[in-house]
Amino acid sequence: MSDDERTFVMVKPDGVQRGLIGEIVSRFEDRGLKLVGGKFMQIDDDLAHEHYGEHEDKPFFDGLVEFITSGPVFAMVWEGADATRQVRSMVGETDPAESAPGTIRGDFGLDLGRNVIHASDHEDEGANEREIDLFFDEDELLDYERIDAAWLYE
Ligand code: D4T
Repeated sequence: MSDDERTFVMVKPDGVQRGLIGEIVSRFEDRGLKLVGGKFMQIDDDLAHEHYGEHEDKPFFDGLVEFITSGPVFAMVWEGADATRQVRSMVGETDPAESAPGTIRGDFGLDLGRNVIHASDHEDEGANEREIDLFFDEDELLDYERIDAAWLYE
């Protein structure tokens, strides 16, 4: 078991405006994941097009770009065993209406176009590396041990 998988996560503009950064960070910390990168920033048009390039032909694309560039986001990299799958299960389904209570979107979202958080897709193999590279330089990702690491892993 590898405990050093890294996954890209971002609180979207709606989550920032609604004061949910702390709540969301707490959930990942409490789970035992380790924060190795964090950046409070505003996404520009170019970055939005790169990040959401796969949706370029979809009818919701223009609205998605407008929304994601509309205010600050909090981009993060979390590390831990099976981190991508663990985080996706905590985030819920793309549509908050289909997300179970207890998940972030199931607890804080109502609408598909305002789903609070982004997390890399665990079914898209290159997604993590691509998104981490897009948002962070290598020297912005920090290497350290959580003091409770020995109690988090067998
Ligand atoms: P993100 O990428 O934001 O974490 O969401 P998901 O990985 O869960 O879902 P996605 O890539 O399929 O969708 C990206 C983004 O587009 C919005 N969206 C999606 C929308 O506004 N209308 C739609 O019909 C769909 C499918 C929500 C998430």
